[in-house]
Amino acid sequence: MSSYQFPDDFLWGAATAAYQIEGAATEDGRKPSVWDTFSATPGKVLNGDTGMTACDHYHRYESDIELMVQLGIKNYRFSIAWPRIIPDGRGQVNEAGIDFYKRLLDRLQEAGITPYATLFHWDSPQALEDLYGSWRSREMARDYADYVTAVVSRLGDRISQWMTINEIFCFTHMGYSAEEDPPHAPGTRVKTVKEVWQTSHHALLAHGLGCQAIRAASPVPCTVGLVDNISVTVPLMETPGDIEATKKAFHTYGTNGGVIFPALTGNYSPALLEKLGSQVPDIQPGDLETIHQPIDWLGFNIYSGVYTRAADNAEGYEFLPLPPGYPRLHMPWLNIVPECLYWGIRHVSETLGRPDLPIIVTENGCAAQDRLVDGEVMDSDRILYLRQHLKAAHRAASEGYPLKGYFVWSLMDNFEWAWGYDRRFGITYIDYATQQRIPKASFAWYRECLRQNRVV
Ligand code: PNW
Repeated sequence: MSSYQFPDDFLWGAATAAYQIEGAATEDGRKPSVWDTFSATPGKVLNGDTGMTACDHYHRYESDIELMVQLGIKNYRFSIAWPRIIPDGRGQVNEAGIDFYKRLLDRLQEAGITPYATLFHWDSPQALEDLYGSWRSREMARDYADYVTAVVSRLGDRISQWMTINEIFCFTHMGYSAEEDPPHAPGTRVKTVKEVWQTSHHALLAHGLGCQAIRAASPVPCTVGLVDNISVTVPLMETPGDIEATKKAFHTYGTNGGVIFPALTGNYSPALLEKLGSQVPDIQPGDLETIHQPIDWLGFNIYSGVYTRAADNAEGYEFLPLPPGYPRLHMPWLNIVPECLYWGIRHVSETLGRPDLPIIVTENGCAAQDRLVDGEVMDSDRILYLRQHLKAAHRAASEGYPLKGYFVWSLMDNFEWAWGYDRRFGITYIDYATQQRIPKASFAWYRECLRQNRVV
């Protein structure tokens, strides 16, 4: 009788990232990241918000773990802040920074929650930006690998699920391209498309060297995943023609050809190389081998998709612009296209020659215009969004695609990058004036889903 039931070993979790929740930006030896500098620059972040205090998680991690226990999750994805661990980006390790994560991990273990750690979620040390332009330089990949070794050799007895880098395409293109609005830190507008792709090429190298560093430094058997925000093409109709068109489009659209293709196949997608032409980044001998490291699973951050259909043109497909009034949540790009979760998983699984590679949805969720009324946040819009996406995820699992888990973004409202605290993605409401945590209606709904192991 049960409907939308997930397999018994399905992983339910929630996700966060260091700069978005920790605060304590100058404590215990931490030095600035590019986001500290960027958000301190007038006009860069909405309302002048910064991550100086954020959710004050650095001091409230124990009660935040209580919140996770209340929610019932057994898996927690968070990120480790490079500028806490190696404040100057390279060189001296700050043991006080390591100690914070030891405290966090010990408490998680007591609570029976498995940690999934992202080693880099966009907070590049400002010192390396000043020294050589951070991701514009190949040196960044080497320094990243040294940082990874420092972390994994010290925390590897407490964590065995690692993710190298969050959303390579997103942070490099939003951080360096003149076409992105609003820009992300460091906000350097490079002159050519090639220079933008060069930064993401360096991040891919960092991913590859990072994989090697994790495996070399880990004192216990561990798994390594790459987290990518794949760009999902969704067939307008589920006909063979439209499905074929979405597959073709998937090779070049957005991030795909430039991140998961090289990471999983050892080559940028041929269609992307052709599209970039003279703007292909410089690729040195051996780079593609370095980037193409064995990984144990793929993490997908999926929020939306683009409707696609077969067309009588040179490409064989066309993307469909959405009409005004199309349902959207509280970000300009948050169009509600729930099938993206199913098609993202299916396309990757069928396109990259790795049909069995486990997939975990490492982020899915939405910003909504939450209102606290009589002590409650009735976010039925978020429940609608999450329910539809989980049903699509369930479809992928039930058709045999290797979907192993789902992490909601996010455990709590937090610093939403260039949008500051104005955009709320949490299933827990944060009253920033008091730092009070107030579980929203979606929190209770999600708790019921994982309690019953199905979409409720
Ligand atoms: C992700 N888009 O970023 C990040 O991993 C999170 O840190 C962030 O808070 C979350 O999604 C919500 O934005 C994205 O333009 C940034 O489609 C931009 C896009 C998608 C994801």
